[in-house]
Amino acid sequence: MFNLILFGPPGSGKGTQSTNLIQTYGLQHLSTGDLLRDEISRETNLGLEAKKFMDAGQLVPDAVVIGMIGSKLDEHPNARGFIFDGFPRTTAQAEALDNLLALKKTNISVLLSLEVPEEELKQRLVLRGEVSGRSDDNEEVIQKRIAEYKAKTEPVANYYEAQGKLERIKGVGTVEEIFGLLRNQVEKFILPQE
Ligand code: B4P
Repeated sequence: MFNLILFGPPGSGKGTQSTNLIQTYGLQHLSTGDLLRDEISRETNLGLEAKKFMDAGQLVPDAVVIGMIGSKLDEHPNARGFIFDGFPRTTAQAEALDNLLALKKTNISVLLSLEVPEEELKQRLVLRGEVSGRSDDNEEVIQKRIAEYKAKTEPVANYYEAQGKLERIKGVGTVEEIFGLLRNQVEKFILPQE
């Protein structure tokens, strides 16, 4: 199995690039942001709870997110591999993911980290906020999300660097240019699906 973590700050293009990668390599997409927004739109208890954290620019508690990922992994026992998009976002989530994958006799192959300067992130998210209707895409919340990323999520890159699995990717340029850089890394492990 090929298991990829697509990593980076809010607005770095994880969701955008995941779409391309899934189509090209036939991987299963697991985006905790999408899963949480789905819970919110269905007004489940989990969604209502998560919305409070997301609208404040904070991370949703680890236990909630880890539980969600565990059940999603079980839904796809025959997947060629997974793209983890926006997960793990804390070291506790990374440890939990390693344990879940070990139970399935597999592990993370590589973490690709999209590197984008802060000013560019803010511009992209403000722009997205104008069309997305996402309540967390406004300037005040964006600033908090970036601060939360620096404090709690950046250490996840060090966690996988210690395992020799971190690759830094320049995340500025056209979507196609960045996809090309990601492909070069992915194809060290797997080829496009026929
Ligand atoms: P996410 O849904 O993961 O979203 P994101 O960080 O905002 O964005 P992403 O990096 O995917 O950017 P995108 O491609 O869309 O998280 C939302 C919230 O959910 C978090 O703040 C947190 O509260 C909660 N959450 C999620 N996972 C969690 C977890 N594991 N633990 C705890 N809490 C969790 O790109 C952004 C914009 O840039 C788009 O408009 C796109 O069109 C544009 N763009 C992309 N590539 C570009 C390029 N090359 N050039 C110019 N613009 C580009």
